[in-house]
Amino acid sequence: MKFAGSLSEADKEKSWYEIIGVPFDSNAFKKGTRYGPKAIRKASQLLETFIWDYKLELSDLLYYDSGDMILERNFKSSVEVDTTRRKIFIGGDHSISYPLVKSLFKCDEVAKVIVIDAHADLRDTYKNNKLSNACVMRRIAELIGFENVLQIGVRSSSEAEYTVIKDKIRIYDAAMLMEKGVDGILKEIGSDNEKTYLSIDIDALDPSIAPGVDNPEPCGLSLESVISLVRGIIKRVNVVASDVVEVNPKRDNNNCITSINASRLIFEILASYSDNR
Ligand SMILES: [Mn+2]
Repeated sequence: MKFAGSLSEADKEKSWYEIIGVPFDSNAFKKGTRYGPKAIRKASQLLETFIWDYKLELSDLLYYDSGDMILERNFKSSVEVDTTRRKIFIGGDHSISYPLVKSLFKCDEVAKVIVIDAHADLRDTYKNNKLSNACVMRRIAELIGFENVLQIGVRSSSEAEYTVIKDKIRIYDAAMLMEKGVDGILKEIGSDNEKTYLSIDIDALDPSIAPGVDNPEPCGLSLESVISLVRGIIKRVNVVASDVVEVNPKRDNNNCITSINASRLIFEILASYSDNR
């Protein structure tokens, strides 16, 4: 099953954007995010592809769901990401962002990363695994420079991670988001032409609207806030690729609300890409 509104295989050369599933959970302590791409594609069929806010029919945007990319357990061989089309990757646990960013960074296709996440993910190692999803932003920051990482929505870290955050990482935590509002934060982020990778961990949302995650953190963001953030960031910043990660269908409720909300965010990324082409 392809993501809702995808071009058919016969028409794929016409596409401007590409959706790629990454069914991978080897670096997550709990398992199940490998089923994320399938569940999100299925949930996307439940939503109307006419995006009311834009008065836009999504399938007019010319994007192609090219299926799944299989990653090796320890990312030993480098991942090839072609740069012909702007990408949206569907995870998978959050660790997938590292090889994807690395591949794009190596060919100068990414210089900065913005991450929307409940967690700092800045541990040096977790359960003896340096590639753990709990370490993903640490690995990315070491690769591209701590000053090139921006975190939004964080409300959970260890004490050691906090030391890294407060000294090295630019952050708008969940409380700052409440205080300044999305518009206030977007104004501070400003415009940026540098090539940026936008990573969205679905657990940034409040667990009441995204229960299907391994590590739920209360007092999270509303879907409306994350949609406004995505819209505002893609308007101001040169987002060349993005991902939506950490949906675990095994932990979701019966009406698949986490996958539905992840689909809605992917719709928003597509509409925002198109609005700022
Ligand atoms: Mn997280």
